[in-house]
Amino acid sequence: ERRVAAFESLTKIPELKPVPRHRLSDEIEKIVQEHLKFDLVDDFNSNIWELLAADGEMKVYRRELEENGIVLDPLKAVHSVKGVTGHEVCKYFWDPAVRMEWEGTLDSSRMLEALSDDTLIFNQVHKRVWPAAQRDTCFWSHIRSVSKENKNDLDDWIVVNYSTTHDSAPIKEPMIRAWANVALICSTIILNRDKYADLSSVPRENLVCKITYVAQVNPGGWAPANVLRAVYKREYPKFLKRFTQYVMDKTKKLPILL
Ligand code: 16C
Repeated sequence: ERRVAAFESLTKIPELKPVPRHRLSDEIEKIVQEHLKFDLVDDFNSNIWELLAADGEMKVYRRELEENGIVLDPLKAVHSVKGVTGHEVCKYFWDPAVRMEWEGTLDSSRMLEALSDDTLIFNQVHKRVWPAAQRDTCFWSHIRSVSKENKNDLDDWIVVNYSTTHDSAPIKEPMIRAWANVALICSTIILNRDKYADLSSVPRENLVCKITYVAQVNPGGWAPANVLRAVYKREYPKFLKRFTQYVMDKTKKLPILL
């Protein structure tokens, strides 16, 4: 049963503790620190970002950027979701067992290697968008908690998906390899925090998860700019709505993952 399998897999993900070093440790550290430093800067009033879509608390922004005729538009979105923690949102984003339940842009997702308890490598094939060639991606996916200065606050959580190469994922023409640098950063606010001595007794209605999602994608080869921008405009808001709703539905009856 898929539902049961998904939940069990989440309970099996070990809680974050220092993991042994591996061949990508240094790169991961650098990329994660860059995301933590730049993504949370509130620069929406600076004329850098253009609002692409808005729906309730969700706002999706992009910056038009082209290099040699290839669309590289950086994307940044913020959302605020009630009833879930950042830990929960990040775990469901990271967990391969549930990916196909919320990801609507994939034909397939294959885990190639577990580098450590917090880092996996994937090869994913995206749905083909006419008239462009089909794209795949190969990326490491890393999850971690980031402790706050104030010990009464819940940790922030981050997942980074960053393109890499892997011997088990050679590029197979006519497939084109797209390049991605994606981060999901979550911060949890607890309303009426002082009413609850024990954090695990906080009701879900008192939780607010602030989400920042950034994506830099290079389609890896020619794709018509107007089609690409139309796909992004449709797919990123759809993903954010669908994925956050998925996490709310999945966690509703479960104990809070702090
Ligand atoms: O972050 C998301 N998902 C993560 C887990 O899967 C992971 C995914 C990274 C996405 C990398 C995008 C690679 C796109 C390839 C370029 C497409 C060229 C198409 C040519 C068009 C003329 O971090 C959620 C990502 C959700 C939004 C992705 C938007 C990209 C659309 C991909 C094309 C599929 C369209 C499907 C139409 C139904």
